[in-house]
Amino acid sequence: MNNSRLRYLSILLGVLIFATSCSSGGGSEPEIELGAPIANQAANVTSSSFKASWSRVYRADSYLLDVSEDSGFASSLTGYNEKSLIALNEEITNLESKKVYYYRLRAVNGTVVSSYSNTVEVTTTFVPDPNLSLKKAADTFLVGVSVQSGKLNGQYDEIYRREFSSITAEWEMKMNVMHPSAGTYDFGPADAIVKYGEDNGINVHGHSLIWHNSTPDWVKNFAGTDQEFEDMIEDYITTVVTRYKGKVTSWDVVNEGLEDGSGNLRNTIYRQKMGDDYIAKCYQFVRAADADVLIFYNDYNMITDQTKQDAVFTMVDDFIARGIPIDGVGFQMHISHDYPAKADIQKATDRIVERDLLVHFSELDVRANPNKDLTSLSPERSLSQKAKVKEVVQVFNGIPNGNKYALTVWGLKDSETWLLDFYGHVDWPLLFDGNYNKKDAYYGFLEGLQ
Ligand code: 9MR
Repeated sequence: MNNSRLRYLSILLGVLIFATSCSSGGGSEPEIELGAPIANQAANVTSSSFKASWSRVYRADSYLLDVSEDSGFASSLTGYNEKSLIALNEEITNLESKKVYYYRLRAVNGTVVSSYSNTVEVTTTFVPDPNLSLKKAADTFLVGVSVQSGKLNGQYDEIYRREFSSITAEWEMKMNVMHPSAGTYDFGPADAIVKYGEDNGINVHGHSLIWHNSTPDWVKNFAGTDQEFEDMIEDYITTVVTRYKGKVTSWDVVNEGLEDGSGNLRNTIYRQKMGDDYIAKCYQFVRAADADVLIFYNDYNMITDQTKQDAVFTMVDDFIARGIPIDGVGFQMHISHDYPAKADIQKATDRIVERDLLVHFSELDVRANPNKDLTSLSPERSLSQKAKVKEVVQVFNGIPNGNKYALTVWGLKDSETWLLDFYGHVDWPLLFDGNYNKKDAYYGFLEGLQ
């Protein structure tokens, strides 16, 4: 193709384009179709600010942002009534804590304005009063922590007294420690824990009289008859419960008595020697020794393992029908930042309340690193953990007051959680970090009470 033919063709093309544009606008400015922006969920939400952001709209040269306390946008925040912006985000500041705000946008090109985006709702976080503590904030139930007799001093002591209204021995009130061999008792550590509670006006929850994992060898290898075994267990329960009568408010009498998955009675030495009704027998021994102490059935995985949950409530109903003493159910609550769902925690909890029993969330820890993908606690994961703690506390706090017993955290500091040994990798499941600092999860607990 030679040059003149090329020039001819390009002129023809120009004429065609001109003709097309004139025919659509009839000689006036072309109409612009502007789509509505899509408003994103707010980011970086603090007690006084958040970041609003939205999608770019084709051909928009600016955006109009409205921020309001009212979902109908009857009025807007000062400066945020159709605030014109070129950027695709805006930091909204000077807000009040724990308050709901709404925002929406329109796109603009010259005089053309799009329809509204979706409306985004955002709640600023709340700022706790620096004098608040877990136990002050939770004024309708006990806030517990598991403790060790050698760590009732220094900063442990300070935090226990400031934050908690209940304690549970993490291992020193179990049979292998209190009754290490036939005929011998060692009440040293248990006494120290109970005395600490008494001295400081802190409730003591007893944990746990019978547990297959803390059964001393001499009991596992018991040589006598079945009746002698049962007498020995009755004697042990009576001795311990009587010793702490009036000092220990409640006991996990049999811990983890049912199997995962099947919900069958765990085939422990106690079952083998005392029969299928051994749990009821133990409860009766406790009641005979102390008419007032609260008797709890305590187990794990009761939110997520439906079969086990059903089996526990079948057992509880049977006890109630037969007049076997039972005052409450403990969900251990060894959970993760993203599991189980709040609705499932609620449903399982409702089953305790429906039977008018006391509820104990007895061993709360919230794994932040269940999939081992972190080497340090990231800000995002920390907030996810905080959100789960908040949900747990919201469910607990929503229980009728008469059915609330305690919400107990299983350990004080991340660096001392049993989970480190158990799973063999790093995690941060508690409310305080290794240096006794309050974590986001701590504030999640407080927020759950708002
Ligand atoms: O956290 C406890 C750990 O320090 C002890 O070594 C262990 C054995 O006594 O018990 C752990 O606590 C368990 C609790 O008593 C019952 N539910 C499961 C807990 C974690 O294993």
